[in-house]
Amino acid sequence: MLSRLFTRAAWLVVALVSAFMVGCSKADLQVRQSTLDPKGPVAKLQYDVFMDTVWLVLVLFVLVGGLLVYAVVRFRARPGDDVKVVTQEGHGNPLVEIGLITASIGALVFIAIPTLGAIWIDDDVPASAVPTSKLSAWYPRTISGVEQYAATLENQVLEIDVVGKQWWFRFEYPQLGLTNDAKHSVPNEMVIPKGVAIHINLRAEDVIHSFWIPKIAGKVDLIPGRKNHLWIQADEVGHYYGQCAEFCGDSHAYMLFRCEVLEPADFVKWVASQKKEAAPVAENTKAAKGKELFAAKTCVMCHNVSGHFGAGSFAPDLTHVASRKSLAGAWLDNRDPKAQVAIEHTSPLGTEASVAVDPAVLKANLIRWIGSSGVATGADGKPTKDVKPGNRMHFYKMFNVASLNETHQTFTAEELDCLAEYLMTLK
Ligand code: HEC
Ligand SMILES: [Cu+2]
Repeated sequence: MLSRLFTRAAWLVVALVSAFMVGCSKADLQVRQSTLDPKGPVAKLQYDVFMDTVWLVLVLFVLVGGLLVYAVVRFRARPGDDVKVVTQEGHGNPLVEIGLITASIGALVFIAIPTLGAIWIDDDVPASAVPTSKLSAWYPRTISGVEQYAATLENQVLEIDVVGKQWWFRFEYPQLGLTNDAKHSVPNEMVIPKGVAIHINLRAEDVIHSFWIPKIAGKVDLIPGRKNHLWIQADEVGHYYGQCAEFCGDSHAYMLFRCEVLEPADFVKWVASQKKEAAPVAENTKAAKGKELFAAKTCVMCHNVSGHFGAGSFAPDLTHVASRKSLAGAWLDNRDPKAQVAIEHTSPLGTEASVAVDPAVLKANLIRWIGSSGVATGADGKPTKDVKPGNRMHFYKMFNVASLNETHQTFTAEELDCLAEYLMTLK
């Protein structure tokens, strides 16, 4: 009877363990936000500390668990034993006690050394982050208009200011002139060159957020009124997934960002493209109508479009919105979903960089985002639902200001179409 119970329990354990083991393939460790698939020195360092701890704890687990199982089996009550008699407990062998204390201290020291070392290295932005040898590769003089950036950056570490807002990230490159003040900030997608260390300044404009790109580095908090920093480096070109890692309100879970790692030459081209102003819109087109609506529907109050409008600095800069692969805190993906799936099934996810923006998907996302005011009504006659709950674009509806609802938040299908057509010209 008892042995049959044991056999069943053993089978149950085997079944459970195999069920868990199914998840343990190399491909599963490469998922988009995996700290077990480091792609830069900072993430690798953190991974190493983690693994040191895992191995030590595994040894302890086997040792303690093994002794426990041994004691349970070896000293179990047998038929005829007087189970009411409890053996006298007491202090035993001083050698064992002192040994255990020493071993515990040893284990702590074993973990402390790599941990403290890693904290030290993580905090210290390498001074010579841009080796002079790399500078020429980094800023090929053949690309026009680049000389001035190369000159500014000589012997400096590339700095990026990251600003956390409810619920999106803004990236500024002060040395390259890409700042919010200069009307050239970069929302949602941080672009960096491959293979060099980068100094990241972390700031918050409202509440606490946290910066984390699991495969590259993190996580460090962005705290209002406090200057935090970290450094990062990515060693492989790719499209990486970042995430706010500190609860910051309604749409925290939708506060993502992307990190696009480019070859240095492509990075330089990207910088040049970001400095361009929006091109004129052809007259008598839907886009031209959309541009008018952009002013009429108060979008200009919060958004900047360099070359067309220059007022808003509160919300994401839209000058290059159509060139970005994601929208609204990187929550909406503008790339062809089929191409993404195809890549996931053929090669490691790092190569996602090659999946481009799909115009049809981008347009659908723009319409979905702008139309999701909760005041406009959808096809079913019910108020449309917010893509991001409580977001700061559609928050007027909470105050229910009738005049604002009418002018700013109600759109006909045609108006949405024109607005989207206009925004699609902003590459
Ligand atoms: C009250 C200020 C405000 C007004 C007015 C406003 N927006 Fe926004 N908009 C925001 C904020 C804030 C976000 C970021 C929301 C988020 O991601 O959580 C945003 C995001 C967006 C985005 C996504 C940008 C990106 O890169 O992720 C688009 C597109 C956009 N707005 C278009 C419009 C249009 C078109 C109008 C006019 C109909 C408009 N906005 C009016 C504040 C505003
Ligand atoms: Cu958050």
